[in-house]
Amino acid sequence: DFSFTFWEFSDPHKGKPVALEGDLSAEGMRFAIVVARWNAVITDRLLQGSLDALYRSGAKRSDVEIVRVPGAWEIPSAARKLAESGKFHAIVTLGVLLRGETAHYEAIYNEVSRGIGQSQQETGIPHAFGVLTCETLEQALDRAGLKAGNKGFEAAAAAIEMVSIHRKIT
Ligand code: DLZ
Repeated sequence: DFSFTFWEFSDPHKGKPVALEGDLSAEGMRFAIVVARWNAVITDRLLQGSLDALYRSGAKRSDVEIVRVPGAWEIPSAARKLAESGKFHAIVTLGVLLRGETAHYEAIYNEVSRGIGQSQQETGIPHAFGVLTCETLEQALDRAGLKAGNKGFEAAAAAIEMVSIHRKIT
């Protein structure tokens, strides 16, 4: 029987690994959602997914602030300002970059992801990454509530989990 894995043999916790994990309760947490207006047909759906995740996890309506920015390019600076305000436990970023219509697609995407990541590192506030990069509109729709779930929901769930993890790491 080879069902034992190397992990089990080498496990210092004798089969009971101690893992720190976040909860999915958003009670008492405050969130800012930065959502791009560009490709709003899709980003509105991502926003609905994020709100669904936050509210159904116990966040109060009054503890969620939505900030609309023109396009994905503007997300990092708004996210940074919100993170620095000290008013929020986490930031959720939502946008859609469509390769077909975006000149210098890679350059924009790289800068947006770098900026959001940098804001997260430098402020210490979790930033969930919900900026989709898609080849086609159909692919984007699939990720905004059709075939491939709703990435806005997933991003908000990740934000809740990270706030919980940050609270547990003492
Ligand atoms: C200009 C532009 C283009 C071509 N494509 C997109 C896109 O696919 N997704 C998106 O969120 N924003 C796009 N934008 C707008 C830029 O993000 C930005 O808002 C403008 O260049 C103004 O700074």
